[in-house]
Amino acid sequence: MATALKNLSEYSQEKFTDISEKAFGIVVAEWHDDITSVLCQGAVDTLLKHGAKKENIYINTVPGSFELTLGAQFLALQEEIDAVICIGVVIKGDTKHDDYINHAVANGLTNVALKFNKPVSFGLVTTNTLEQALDRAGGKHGNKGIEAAAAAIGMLSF
Ligand code: DLZ
Repeated sequence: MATALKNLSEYSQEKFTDISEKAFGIVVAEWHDDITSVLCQGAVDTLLKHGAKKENIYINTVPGSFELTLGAQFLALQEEIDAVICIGVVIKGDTKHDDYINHAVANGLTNVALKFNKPVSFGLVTTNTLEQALDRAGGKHGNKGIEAAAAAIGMLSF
């Protein structure tokens, strides 16, 4: 639990659910795949570390981050999938493509989560530079894939 919430722990269960029988779908964008693969590995390692079984982790790729939403929906509508983790990297360029993609994905994934009543986590790294993205894929700012997997586990424990 986040540090600031620890003082409220008397009100909460503070217990992660057993995920050994839970199934996870991971959707990974192929754009910047040298980085998304590291984020995906972080997510997989986190699920395994918390007790998920390798055979219950389903990894699918989509061409780019814009397609994460439909990929998430394809997985979420499968009854056996308990949570979906979405991974992508969008780096700012000369145009406003990043803005359009990022907002579409944020809104799209929110809609999928609410429509299917399942955790859908947002492992989208949105940065101004390649270096900032690398910093968030096993660099000085951690690995956002780990955080996305942790969020999915956290929501399954709600
Ligand atoms: C077109 C595009 C651009 C310019 N940049 C990125 C990016 O930084 N990260 C990413 O994941 N995808 C990018 N794409 C591809 C779009 O997400 C999408 O795949 C295409 O527009 C086709 O729908």
